[in-house]
This record gives sequence, C-alpha cells and structure tokens, in this order.
Amino acid sequence: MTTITNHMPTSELQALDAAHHMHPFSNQDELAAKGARVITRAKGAWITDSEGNDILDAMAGLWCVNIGYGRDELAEVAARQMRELPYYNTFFQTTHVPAIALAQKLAELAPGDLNHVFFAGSGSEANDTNIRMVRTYWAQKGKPDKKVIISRKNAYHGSSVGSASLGGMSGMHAQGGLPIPDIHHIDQPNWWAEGGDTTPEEFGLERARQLERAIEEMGEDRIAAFIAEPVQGAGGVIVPPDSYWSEIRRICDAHDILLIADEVICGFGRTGNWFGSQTVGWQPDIMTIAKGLSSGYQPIGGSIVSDEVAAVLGACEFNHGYTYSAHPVAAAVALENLRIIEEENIVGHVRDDIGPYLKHKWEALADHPLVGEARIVGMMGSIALTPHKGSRANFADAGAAGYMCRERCFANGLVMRHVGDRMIISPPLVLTKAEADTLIERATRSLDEAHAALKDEGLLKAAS
Ligand code: PXG
Repeated sequence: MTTITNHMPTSELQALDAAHHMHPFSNQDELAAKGARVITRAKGAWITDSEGNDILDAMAGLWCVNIGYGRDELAEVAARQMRELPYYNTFFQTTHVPAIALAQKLAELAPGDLNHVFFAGSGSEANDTNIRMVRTYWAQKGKPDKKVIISRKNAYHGSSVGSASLGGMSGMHAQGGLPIPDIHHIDQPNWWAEGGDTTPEEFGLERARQLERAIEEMGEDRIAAFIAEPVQGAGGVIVPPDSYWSEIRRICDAHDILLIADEVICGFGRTGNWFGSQTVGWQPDIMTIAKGLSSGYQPIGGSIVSDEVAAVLGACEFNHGYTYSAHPVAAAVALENLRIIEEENIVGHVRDDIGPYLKHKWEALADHPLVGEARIVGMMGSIALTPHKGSRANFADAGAAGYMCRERCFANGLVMRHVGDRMIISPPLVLTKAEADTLIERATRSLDEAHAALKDEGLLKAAS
C-alpha cells in the first residue's frame, strides 16, 4: 500500500486527490485542473497548507470549529473513550454513559422544555429525523394529513434527499428530482436583495405574512411545521429586518403548527447566546443541532425536542435511527466541547467581548466603495458587494466579484467565503482581538484589490 503523508509534494497529493477523491459541491474537472488546496494542520483560528502558508480561518472550518483547532482535551477524551467503549448502539433497549451524559447536558442548556434528544451523525440526518418525527407526531395525534412542512427559499438544511428538500436551494433541487412531496417554500427575508422600494420593517412584515398566507391557503389542518435557521447561514448570512421574527412568532402562536429552529450553524454560542433562537426571541418545539455541538472534532448531530413532542412520540414505536446515533466517541467529545464552552465562558466572550469588538470593525467595512451593506450577529457576518454604492445594485456578471474577492482573500492569508456576491465570515468563537484586527486588515486589502481588478476588467457594471 502506498503511504500518503503530509511530507509528499503538494502536486503529488493533488494528483492523487483528483484521481480518486470526489469533492462535495465541486466541479471535479475544474478542481482537478487547478489542484485542491491541501490543509495539513491547524491551531486556534489558523490553518496551515502543504506549502507552509498560515491562513486565518474566518469560516471556522465549515461554520463549526467554535472552540478553535488543536484542543488536546478533546483528543484525550476521544482516545480514552475509544479504549473503553469505541462503539455501541442505543437501539434494542441499551444505552451507554456518553449518550446519557450528553443528552442530560443538552436538556440543561436548551431553553424551555426542550428536554429530549434524538441523536444523528450530522445536521442532514437530524433534519431527516425531524421530517419523520413531526409527521409521526401529528399522525399519533389523529391528524395524519397534517404533514406539509413550510420552509424558505435559499435556506440550507442539509444535503440528504429529505433535508435538501427542506432546504430552498434551487441548484440542489434541480439535481435528482427534489423536493420530495409536501414541502412548501416561502420567500426569504433578504431585504438587501429583494426588498425593492419597501423599508426593511415593511419588508420584514410582508415576508413573515407569507407564512400566514401559506397556512391559510393550504389549511392549518395540513401544516405540520415551519422550519427556519434563526439567521440564514449558507444562504449568505441573511440577517432579517427586526420586524420579521416577532411577526413569525405571532403567526406560529395563532396556528397549531410545530416550530423547528435549525440551529446547526447558530447554536453553541455563534450568535452570542447558546442558541440562535434565543437571540431572535422565539421558543421552538424542536431544534436541529450539529457542527458546534462537537466543534467539528467528531461528526455528531441531533434533534432536541420539547416535553410535549417527546410525550406524543413516546406512546408509539418511532421506526427511525442511525447506526451512529449517539456514537459514544462523538458523544464524549461533544460533552467535553460543551464543558470547554461553558467553563471558559465562550458564549459570554462572543456576547460581551469579541462579538461587539468585531461588529464595530465589520460594520465599518460598509464605507468601502465596493460594499453595499455589512451585517453581523455575534460571530456570523456578511457584506454585500455592489457595483454602485448607495443603490443596492447587483452586478451584471453575478458572482464574479464575490469569486474574485474570495480568491484575493486566500492569496492574502484569509478564508472568507462568497455566496454569489455576498462575502461571509463565521470565525472560531475564541478569536482574539489581534486576530479580529488581522481579519479586518486582510479583508480590507482583499476588497481593495478586488475593486481595482474589477475596475480594470470593466466588471463594475450593474445588472439592468
Ligand atoms: N442545517 C444548517 C443550517 C446547515 O448550515 C445543515 C443543516 C446540514 O448539516 P450537515 O452536518 O449534514 O452538513 C447545515 C450544514 C456552506 C455549507 O457552503 C454549509 C453547510 C454544509 C455544507 C456547506 O456554507 N451547513
């Protein structure tokens, strides 16, 4: 067997990668021609590539490394758990200590009566669980027709058939015959892109009332649940107008439907509270969790459900579960991650310290000639690039400016992603003020360079 190590030349690693490894959300041919960046190690908020470049990871991996890279405690817990009980399942009337301890801790942290956890291996699996769970819940209550789930366009809820159907990504629906039946999508509260001549407050109300209209058109007796990310992440860190969530809450209270908060990105401190739904002020019946639950050190997700949902489901056999539901190593690592977040007051650090510090600097990026708006909630932020400052104009060549800016960021030692022409960040929550300064300084330099290049190439043109 060939031994492949970090010490091989980058070009050889890239050639082997292109030959055998299929990448998520990638054009394989284009990537093979370019060569994937090989990441070899990471510490704190920094990753290192095979060429020895240190890069500030302002995406915390994929929105998940909340406590930062390189925490030995998690490695030690994993090794200890692997020696003691590397695997056992929780089917067939068995359980184990990591599952018990993690479920108990989550019940303590989650707000209100969210006291019961169904574990999965990822956010996608957890959202698949949610689809089956809410439909089973209503069937148990004698309402089997109450099975439509309302979601939002441009939402991201995962990549499995069920969770991608819940999501509102048209590019995903176009492949493989999605969505599955009985999922309905309303418009997103993205004032910058879609608000037209309305004020943000008017627009927030209008978009929230689409939920009420959808419920009334289909009939309350057909709607099982509404699912939403408190702040849309993968869709471009869309922060809704202030009027939006209070109106959504009023509508959900007025109609008999379950509320699912997808906390996969917003959970575990990202927005300055333990959960994003606390930041936007609503109490869900079910929460989807993953990512920051283990800070990405192990794959684990789950659904935290209310006493009432658990009681209804508890009266039947719910024919659902994954081999790796409550995997003992993943559960032990997640528990250690939660201990670190709690004992080091990382949520408080985001709320009172690094969050406000970064917000001040991030919002000042709105003064840049290429930037239309700069938004941030806790440690998830976005900026909208625009060819005509002050007009909310989109680029004629959609996505080119975002791509160019992202490439400049990489060259300047910063991972900042683009979603179309929105630039997004979601750095580790343990970011220091010096690192926040570096982030802003590199982002500004990249914006300057992208702006100059767009001008040179005649790409500063608005869509008609
Ligand atoms: N819900 C939300 C809100 C997410 O952001 C999932 C569910 C699915 O989780 P898993 O663990 O199955 O991936 C996610 C995942 C991106 C990107 O491009 C975002 C995610 C995943 C992959 C890419 O920003 N979020």
